[in-house]
Amino acid sequence: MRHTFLKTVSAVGALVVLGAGSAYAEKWDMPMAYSATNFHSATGAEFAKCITTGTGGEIEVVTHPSGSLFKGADIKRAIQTGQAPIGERLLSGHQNENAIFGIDSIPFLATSFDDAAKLWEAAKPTMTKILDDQNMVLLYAVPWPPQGLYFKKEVDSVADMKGVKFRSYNTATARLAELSGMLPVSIEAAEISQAFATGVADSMISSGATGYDRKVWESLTHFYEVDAWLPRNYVMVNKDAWNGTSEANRNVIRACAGLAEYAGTWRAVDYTQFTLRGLRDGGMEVGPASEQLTEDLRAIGETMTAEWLEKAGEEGRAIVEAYQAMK
Ligand code: PCA
Repeated sequence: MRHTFLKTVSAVGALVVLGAGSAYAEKWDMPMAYSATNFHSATGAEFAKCITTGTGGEIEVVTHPSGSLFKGADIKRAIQTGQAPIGERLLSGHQNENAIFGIDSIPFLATSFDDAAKLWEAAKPTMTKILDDQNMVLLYAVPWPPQGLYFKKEVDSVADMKGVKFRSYNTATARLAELSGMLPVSIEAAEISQAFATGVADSMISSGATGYDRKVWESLTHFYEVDAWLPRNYVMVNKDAWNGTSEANRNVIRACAGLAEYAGTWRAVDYTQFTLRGLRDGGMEVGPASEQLTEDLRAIGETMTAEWLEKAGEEGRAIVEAYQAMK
């Protein structure tokens, strides 16, 4: 209902613009899933401005953070079907559709920003092709800071995690919960503060950034710097919208995308320590996992890696090998 209404509004807008004589001015709504203050959303807002300026206003990109236009889980479909021309989504959110999308959520495969960049370089051609087959053009991708574990109590081993309600954000996080005896419940980042406050969940794996953005110290007490993986958000554009704009505009968009990937990655690096300090200032205990917990998680990681390789087949194995050759 709401989307039909928005479509009608944009169609009317387009007619008004055409009537006014600037034949090529277009408004591109850009749905994003995370809060406006999050660094991905800040990067997206700069990217939008870059396109609007660079195309001389022929394309005006308007970002809609916090899942306000489409919820995270609906963004890819919205772009694929042309309900929105451009948008951002967590890449591994689609790993139940194709295991390759989960390449950046394999425990302990790439645990630093440098390694995550190499893994992305190895995966990008395959990812571009998969999205192309789905009527989309991959523009840029920016990592989240390393993923650690949040709890409401001290946890020194996987045994301590048994029966805990765990907020998951993709299939890998749900599987991690299962393998460690926890109870996974899927909740979007935009809704976690409430989920923790009401006891729907008491733990999660995520970055310091998301814990900081959602002020989780109001409900949770411990953050363990596990550095399990660095998942990515990516920005995609509908192929018909892409082909429908001029080559000059496509060049501007590509240049803005390159800048956004670079700047967004720096924001992620910068935000890592800043947000961990923020969690501490909020009263949380922040530190490395115990030896036992680290060892237990490594074992779970091995199981998950084997499961992923099995699902992702030859294509997946080839990416992992290309990545390992770069290290
Ligand atoms: N924050 C997102 C995904 C990874 C991250 O660090 C989330 O928790 O939903």
